[in-house]
Amino acid sequence: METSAIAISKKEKKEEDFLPLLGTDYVEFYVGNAKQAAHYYKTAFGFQSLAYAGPETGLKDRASYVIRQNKLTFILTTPLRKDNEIADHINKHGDGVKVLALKVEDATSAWEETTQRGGKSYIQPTTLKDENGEVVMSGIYTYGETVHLFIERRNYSGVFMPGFRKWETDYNPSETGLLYVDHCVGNVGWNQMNKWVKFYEEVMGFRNILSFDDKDISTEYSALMSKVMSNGNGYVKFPINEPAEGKKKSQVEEYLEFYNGEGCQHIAIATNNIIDTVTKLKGRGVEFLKIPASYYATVLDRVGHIDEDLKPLSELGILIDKDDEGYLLQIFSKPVEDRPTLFFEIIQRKGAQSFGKGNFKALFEAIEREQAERGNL
Ligand code: TYF
Ligand code: FE
Repeated sequence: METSAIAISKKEKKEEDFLPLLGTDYVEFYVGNAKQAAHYYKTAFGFQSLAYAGPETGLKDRASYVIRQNKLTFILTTPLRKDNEIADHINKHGDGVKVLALKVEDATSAWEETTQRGGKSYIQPTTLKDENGEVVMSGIYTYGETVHLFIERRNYSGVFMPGFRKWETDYNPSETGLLYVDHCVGNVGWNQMNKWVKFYEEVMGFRNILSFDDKDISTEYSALMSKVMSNGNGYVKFPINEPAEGKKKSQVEEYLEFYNGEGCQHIAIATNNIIDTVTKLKGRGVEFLKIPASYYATVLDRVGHIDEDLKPLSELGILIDKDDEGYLLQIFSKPVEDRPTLFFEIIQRKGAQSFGKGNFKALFEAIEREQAERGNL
């Protein structure tokens, strides 16, 4: 009897751990001009030059710049020719997120476990080698043309990955305190949210930890529904938004129209000092949504005591929310392209593990003012 109980608990453990994730490895953007995009992320956000691949390293069809700040790694990739998968991607979507790469201990098992559960393969397990060691990579599709790569770094000691060389430059703007990816949000089509919730549950072993319906999110302002998916250890969180019928055009609909389909809507980046980080980002030209002064007249009645002075928070437009475990501070950039597609969130968690539901009204009204200015409301 004992043995079968142990056998069952082992099986359960194996079931819940079929895709152990160590966190986000990197985010890759397909862009129209990677040289300029890398310069923007270095100058405005304080990323450091890390690695490069392109014609000089033997690639004929693309150039990629790898930049890093603490545990946050971005790759900016651009096509060099027109008959090219990257060129097709930017022709359809504009600049956007192609790859959300996840760190794993076993990229072969990650691919086998997920494709066996119905995940559509993007790349079979592939071993990349150079004199600094090996990296194994595999991947599956998620919403739209976005993919998840599984990255297994076998004590790789090179600068980034086989195929990349160190990016040497004298231009190294200082950092802004960005630390790591807190969560990445996907916008999906009408009535598609539950399909993608099921995908993250069944194919990737994630759980739905929070849900927001149109009643939470729509009254006067544009409507959407959202479900937050988390992996077992909580290192990887993917909220999924779908548009909902409202009085006005949903911000999710506007995204879907300009992105020509489903894709990554925002990447939330953690900081330990949001006042300092946002002050630096603003000083370097990053634009954030504006929050009316009236928000700050009542916010402390809602959230209670906070360690920070309200004055700098209100001057910068930083939002505050709380839950049972603590509070959080967050702010949202304007879209970082001419299309109203991808934007960034900067977040400082002080205990709270939620997503700022108490700020949705103020946030969505701010987004709507921008939508209206674009003539898309
Ligand atoms: O990630 C979240 O859930 C929060 C709130 O269009 C949010 O950042 C949700 C939808 C949206 C913008 C922010
Ligand atoms: Fe967010």
